[in-house]
Amino acid sequence: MNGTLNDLKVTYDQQGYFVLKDYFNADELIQLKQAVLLFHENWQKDNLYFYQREAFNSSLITGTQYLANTERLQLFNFISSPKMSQIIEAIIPHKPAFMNTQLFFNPCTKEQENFWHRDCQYDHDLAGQQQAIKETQVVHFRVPLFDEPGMELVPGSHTRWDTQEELDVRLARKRKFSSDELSTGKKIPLNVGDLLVFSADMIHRGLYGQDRLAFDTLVFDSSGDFVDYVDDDCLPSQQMLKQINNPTIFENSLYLKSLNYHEHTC
Ligand SMILES: O=C(O)CCC(=O)C(=O)O
Repeated sequence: MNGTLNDLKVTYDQQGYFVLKDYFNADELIQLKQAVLLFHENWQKDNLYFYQREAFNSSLITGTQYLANTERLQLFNFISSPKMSQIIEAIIPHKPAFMNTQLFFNPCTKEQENFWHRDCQYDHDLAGQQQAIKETQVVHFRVPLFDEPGMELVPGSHTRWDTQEELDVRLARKRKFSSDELSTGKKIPLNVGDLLVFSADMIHRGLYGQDRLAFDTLVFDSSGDFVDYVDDDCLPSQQMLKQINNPTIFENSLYLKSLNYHEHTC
């Protein structure tokens, strides 16, 4: 890794993203890849119509619906491996908490277009989005399992509002489409072994093509109001926690959930 962990935090805070090229070796990805491929196969069978019509991602990969505990444990141990943990803790120093996992793949239909967005736009109106980018943000840790075109990001947009061009394209208004080119976009091709870290609230889009299958772990600072997005079924059981090398990010989510539970019941 070039530079210190502190440099990475500075880059992330300024740009909203960074890539670590060749960060993982093949051995470190074997179990992750096996578990993800099995999930993807089971998920596709169960969601055939949705997959064939429009899907480009799935989520809840660590849940119990499509994987047995053996594979779930492999995923938990990858997510909390020393290499992942040191980056997660560098970027989110205050009690990082596990939110969810997602898989990004190519849509079945070649004509299906990608689209610029901020993740917060699905929960907030424009005023709410302007507020959201001033507050603590969810961070994606993306691990591509095959070489892929990667992502296109607007550097610095995690803390600033859209230009007129960006807003018109992102909202697909004034004769623009959300898949139009943006003059401020930066393409980030990814290869197996890379780790891409980016803010969920920056302006971004996936780039479809090659054999894209990327595993994203979403993590948030415990001070952020995101615990309602954590699905109980995607967290390790007490028994599994004992078999995870460094369970802190899962324990942080379980702790937040327990506070939430008491708030709602007391
Ligand atoms: O890779 C993609 O298709 C889009 C990724 C994305 O929008 C996200 O991770 O929030």
